[in-house]
Amino acid sequence: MLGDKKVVFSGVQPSGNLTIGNYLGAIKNFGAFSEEYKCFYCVVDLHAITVRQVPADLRRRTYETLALYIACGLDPEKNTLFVQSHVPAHAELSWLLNCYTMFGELSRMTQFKDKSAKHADNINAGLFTYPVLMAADILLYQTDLVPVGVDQKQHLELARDIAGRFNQAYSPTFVVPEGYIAPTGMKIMSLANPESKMSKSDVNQNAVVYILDPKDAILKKFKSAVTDSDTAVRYAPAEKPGVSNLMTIYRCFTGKDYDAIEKEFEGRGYGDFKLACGEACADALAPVQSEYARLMADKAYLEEVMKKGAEEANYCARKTLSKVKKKIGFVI
Ligand code: ATP
Ligand code: LTN
Repeated sequence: MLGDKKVVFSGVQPSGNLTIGNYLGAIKNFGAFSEEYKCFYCVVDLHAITVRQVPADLRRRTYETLALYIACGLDPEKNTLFVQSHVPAHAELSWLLNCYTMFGELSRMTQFKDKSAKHADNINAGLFTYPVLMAADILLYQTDLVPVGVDQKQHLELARDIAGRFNQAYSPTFVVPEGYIAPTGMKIMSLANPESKMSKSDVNQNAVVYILDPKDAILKKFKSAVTDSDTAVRYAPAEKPGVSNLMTIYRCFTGKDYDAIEKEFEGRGYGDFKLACGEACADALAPVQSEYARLMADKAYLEEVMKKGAEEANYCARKTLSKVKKKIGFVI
């Protein structure tokens, strides 16, 4: 709780161009909490360097991610929008929590296993302790609710375990956070390989629809999406993963349910359906794109937002951090 409000925290890495997976699974849902909760939305640049980043790209993407937060409807007056590295308490608490996290726990994280397979030449310690930094992000703000895509569920469970363990060892210090997995977005899969997550770091550009893709690129990507040799638009994730994924995307952008979608495309081929998906996606993203362009032309404004956000975040984070240090027994 902060004042009389419960707290929401979430983060997105500035590690690539944001996808409709990031949008539907995460950012689009963030705005709904702004009235009822005290919300912190962070650009997690410390997390991004667990894989190698080109410095100029990282810097640009940090602005871009912040601009997208705002363009997707997060009003900086109603939400605290900030950059993780502007609040030193994140790195500091992360070290402390490392000492309350077990090697075995981190070894079980599926994201670590996936990413170390993908970046076999750079399996650094940061990649391994990534979830501890994420726990620090969340716990610093006494967060009640964490909206994330389903892929982050395991990390969230770990954050809860770490909080519980620390509270048990000393006395109640951290709120044990709950996850909020968006009922609509869930997990958006790659258009080229519907068995794997749509991910902004995918090398296959056709597999991923970016929030900032122009309409013709969006239509083209949906047109080339992998489906199956059947012709029916029917929701059956195990049997028809490609079509089901497209149906989820279509559902998210139009608000229609699976039954209605099946009826709408009964007797029509995949071609029509894919075109409708592309149109719905492009139409929904158009206002986000124009607002984004306006914001990116005003760096000074974005810097003002970052600065104000960092001040607010620093204030809350320091409070928790000093509480933690006292409990551990540091001289402060
Ligand atoms: P990377 O490819 O660099 O690992 P990512 O695309 O997974 O990145 P993150 O910045 O790690 O993106 O995630 C930001 C948020 O978007 C998280 O809440 C995550 O759960 C959500 N998210 C990412 N990809 C998807 C997806 N395909 N479907 C639903 N939600 C997603
Ligand atoms: N690991 C998250 C990004 C993230 C995050 C957080 C999400 C970092 N810190 C705190 C929620 C709360 C991801 O989406 N890959």
